[in-house]
Amino acid sequence: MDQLTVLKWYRLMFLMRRFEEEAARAYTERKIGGFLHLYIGQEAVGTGVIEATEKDDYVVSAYRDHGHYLARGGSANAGMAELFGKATGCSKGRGGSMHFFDAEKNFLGGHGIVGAHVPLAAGTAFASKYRNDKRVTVCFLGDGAVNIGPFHEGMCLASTWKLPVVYIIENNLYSMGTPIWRSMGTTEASIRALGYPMRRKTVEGFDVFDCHKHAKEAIDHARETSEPTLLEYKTYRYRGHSMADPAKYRTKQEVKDWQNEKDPIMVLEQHIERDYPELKAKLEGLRSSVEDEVAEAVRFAHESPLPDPSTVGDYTYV
Ligand SMILES: Cc1ncc(C[n+]2csc(CCOP(=O)(O)OP(=O)(O)O)c2C)c(N)n1
Ligand SMILES: [Mg+2]
Repeated sequence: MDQLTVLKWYRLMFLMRRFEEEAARAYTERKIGGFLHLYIGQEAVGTGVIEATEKDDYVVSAYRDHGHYLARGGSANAGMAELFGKATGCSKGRGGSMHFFDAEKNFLGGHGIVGAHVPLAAGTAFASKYRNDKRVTVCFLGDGAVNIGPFHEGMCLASTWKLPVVYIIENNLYSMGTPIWRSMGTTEASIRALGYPMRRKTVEGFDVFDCHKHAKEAIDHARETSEPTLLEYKTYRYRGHSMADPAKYRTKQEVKDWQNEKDPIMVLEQHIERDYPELKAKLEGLRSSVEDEVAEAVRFAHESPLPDPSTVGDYTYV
């Protein structure tokens, strides 16, 4: 990997993390309302996967979407303002945490209903195939989503019509408080693809280089052959399901063990130490520029106006 890319990925992963740590703080200060689901711990997946897409490709996410939005090139200012419910937010303050959108970046949400976006991604992939525009759709979902009807509708459409879509399961081992082994009898969510004529793979989601390699392979394959893949990354979230979750279903030690052994930012730092020692001196400067960017985003969100009540009917189908 070239050095600029390594630095870009490091900066992005650090931005995802610091953006959300500051969002969590703002939430406890009651500057953010509604739900707030944090992506912290899963940064290598969003970075590696989205960095393997082209600008024209579509990216569709579920409600744990802040990291995906930032990886897609969404601005920290517009993201933070969205969390604060401000008119300058990426969804004009109407969506909040679960509904980040950026049409210009082909970032098509941010969806709160578990699994409901899976057939939507089949829809954009169908459009691409119909137009023969060579775009690929990448759709993120949680391990919990594989047990719900629309997931199977999406797999059925994608495999039957051979659609250029890569479904990314971020298997963080829990759906809210339910561990995957309890709902599936296995920890491998991608076995759900066995009922469909499609490719599937389960890989580790802690090393951004590996994450990128597997995603690139699946995305290239979709672009060349118009065939779908179900690609599962094993990952882990450090925070509760949402800010409202005290996470009593797991021990503090379990979380610490993942952080100590597989933290994606730490893993990347170890990589840099080993393979790119000349870059080490640049990391401090990157971290400090991220601190400035996040502080500016919080200031921007705080000072931005709320949506004008007279516009309440805008962007609404009636
Ligand atoms: C159809 C539907 N059922 C239930 C919920 C409530 N709910 C929100 S998140 C969630 C768990 C999903 O877990 P997973 O897919 O593993 O994603 P993660 O939160 O781990 O990223 C549930 C049950 C919902 N939003 N939609
Ligand atoms: Mg999960």
